[in-house]
Amino acid sequence: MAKDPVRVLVTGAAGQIGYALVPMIARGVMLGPDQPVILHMLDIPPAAEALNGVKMELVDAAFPLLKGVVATTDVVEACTNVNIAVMVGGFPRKEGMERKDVMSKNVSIYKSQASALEKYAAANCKVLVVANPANTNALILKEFAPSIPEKNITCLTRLDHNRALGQISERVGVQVSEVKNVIIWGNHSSTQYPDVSHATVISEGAEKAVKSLVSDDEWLKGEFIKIVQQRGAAIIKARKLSSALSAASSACDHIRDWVLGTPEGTWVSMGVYSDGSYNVPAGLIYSFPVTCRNGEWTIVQGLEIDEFSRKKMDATAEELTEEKALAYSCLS
Ligand code: NAX
Repeated sequence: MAKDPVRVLVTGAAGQIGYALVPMIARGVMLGPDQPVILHMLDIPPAAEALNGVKMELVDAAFPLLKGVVATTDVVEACTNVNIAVMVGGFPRKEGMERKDVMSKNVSIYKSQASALEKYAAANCKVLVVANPANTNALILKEFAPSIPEKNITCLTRLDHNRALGQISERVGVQVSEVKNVIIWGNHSSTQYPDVSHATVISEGAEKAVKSLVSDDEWLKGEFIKIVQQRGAAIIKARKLSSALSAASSACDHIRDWVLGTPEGTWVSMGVYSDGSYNVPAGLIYSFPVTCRNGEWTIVQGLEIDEFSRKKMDATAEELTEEKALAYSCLS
């Protein structure tokens, strides 16, 4: 029997990530090849015409799984009955703007969109925040949508996770699908800590530690971390535009694994509400290694943390604590 369609909201849908993301969702990349979807696309009035153009292209692409498209600048219409919300819309930092001004714009966007989701989204709606500052936008959304369970509000660090897998696969000379269990700890920013202490590669049928295969601690603790942290800037330099296809693809990975589950023995990185695991301050949205089953994520417990990792994990937590304080100061 055909499944009922799932309603997926994409905010900022007229932007460049939106343009890459909506066809992936309509093709089943996010929720599977047998899951019909209805797309809800939200953008702001200046982008209304462009948004309508995206809707026209979705119609023209004749996606068999796409059972409807709502393209709107009305946040209530956009949020009504959605099961999944991918929050890509936000206010970008423009030249000469202070950090606090950008934060203040995003706090007010996420506060009002949180209220709309709280009132109008389907029960148990799952939320993924992509727009920067992603962790703190997600935290604000959580604060202003108190009836949405905190476990349902997450932010995207899967792109960073996938970037780390890609770098290891290139360095070791194996397929990316043979690398697993890297970790992104902390903030989706340049203080994030890409950690390969527990990562492995399938090589000649056996699982081997990335550390021993790479056998260059200096590279793993230095250049590797920097490359992953700075990858977004490198893409901007090369493309004159920020990452879009990889961000869209990673957003699909994030939701797919959350809804359909992570493969046995594999974890992924998600920005989730900290419960104090690994001595990360509770009350931050912090990226952890998680496994997913039955639509719920669980932080992987018991991983050994050495002194080097501890320092990096604390530094990114500190940045998030500062961001949180800045965001709250914008509310008063
Ligand atoms: P674009 O500027 O191309 O698109 C953003 C879209 O959001 C625009 O169409 C804009 O009109 C819309 N928008 C602005 N305010 C809105 C509001 N209040 N409600 C609904 N829509 C609104 O940016 P794009 O390259 O698509 O990037 C989108 C966001 O993703 C940015 O904040 C960016 O920094 C962030 N990123 C996050 C990543 C992550 O891994 N977490 C990686 C990629 C990306 O940099």
